[in-house]
Amino acid sequence: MENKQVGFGTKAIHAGNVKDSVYGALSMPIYQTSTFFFENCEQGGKRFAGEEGGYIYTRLGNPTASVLEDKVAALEGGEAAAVMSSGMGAISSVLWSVASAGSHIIADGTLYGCTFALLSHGLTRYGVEVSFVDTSDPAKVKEALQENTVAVYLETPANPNLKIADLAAVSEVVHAYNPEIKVICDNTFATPYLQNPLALGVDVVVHSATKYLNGHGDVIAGFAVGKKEFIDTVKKFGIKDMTGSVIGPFEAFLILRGLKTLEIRVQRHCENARKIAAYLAANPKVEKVYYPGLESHPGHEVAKKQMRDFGGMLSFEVAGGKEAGMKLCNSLKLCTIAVSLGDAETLVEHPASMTHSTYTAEELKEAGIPDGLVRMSTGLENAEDIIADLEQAFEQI
Ligand code: LCS
Repeated sequence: MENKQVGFGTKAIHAGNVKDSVYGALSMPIYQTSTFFFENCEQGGKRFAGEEGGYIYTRLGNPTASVLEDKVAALEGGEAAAVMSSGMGAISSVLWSVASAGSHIIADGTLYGCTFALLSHGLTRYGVEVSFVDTSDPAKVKEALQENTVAVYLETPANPNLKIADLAAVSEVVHAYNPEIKVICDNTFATPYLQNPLALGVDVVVHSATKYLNGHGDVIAGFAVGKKEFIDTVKKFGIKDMTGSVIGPFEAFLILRGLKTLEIRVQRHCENARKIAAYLAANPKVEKVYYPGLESHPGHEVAKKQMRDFGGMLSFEVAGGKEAGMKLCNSLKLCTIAVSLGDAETLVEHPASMTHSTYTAEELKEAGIPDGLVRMSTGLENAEDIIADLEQAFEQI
């Protein structure tokens, strides 16, 4: 695609595409192959030495995955992207590429449960020091910086309480201290349609593509996006040698298909979440709603500044605590009790016992994740139907 000034929806459909000169296929074919033949041994040697382009072996690259990587790099405004077989694969491939024994990472305490586990008792087993600080306050990040700090890791909006960090402010304090430190942002909840962390000073964006990017609840995948030099390290060391987190060509194809509708899907998710958040905020049986689009949300102003809209995720506490929250979920008929998010179906879950069960009770409290919190990934159904389902479920408690 020649014109870089085109809109997001156009980019999602056209960026990175390569013309199939053999058969003229409109959609990118699935190159379902583990390996690629060489014309002769010399050619194989040159490819391994990086002296000649072309594919070798799918763990090192695959045409279907390459088109997807170029597209996601374009959507995030990054030089390059690496696609991986899960969001956790992406996060660990990135962290293994920046950290080694003796290095220090700063992370927010509010993260997806397995990311928190990786940082709190995964990397620390191998001599990496991790400090958990409140990244919604750039001064706290500044205080925690050390000579051996290699990365600052955050999610915004964060899973599951939609906590917001000011990406420009955090990047500024970190890079003023040491421009080599990588500021890493998990952009899963926002998607590149709503937020572009790289444009705000962040060095590396990671994604669970399992969620909105694919959008159809049928793929596990992840991405890292950033400067080409760093992404090359993630590919040649993080993935190739450390995690082996390689996407299958079929999964890459499904994400390419999902991305074609990312813009219109996210618009609908945002519209539905806004209506549901307003309904919940006005409901006397609800104690508190966590949605960055509400003025009552502590991160509202920052979210307004750095996001195009407020996303499709929200959480809430039901009056009566955990028991009432569970009863509500169990009474829903249209909405489904399931983890994951960003799918066409509205999903509800209980973070303390599900996605965030990797936290101790004390850690949950510190991270601002109440025991009674219910998380909702608003789907693409009609908002009135989701609200009617909530209404009948509230009548049961
Ligand atoms: N980052 C965020 C913000 C996530 O929410 C998840 C998964 C991951 C990374 C990991 O991605 P995966 O390896 O699963 O592709 N979040 C989930 C959740 O909230 N429910 O189920 C999975």
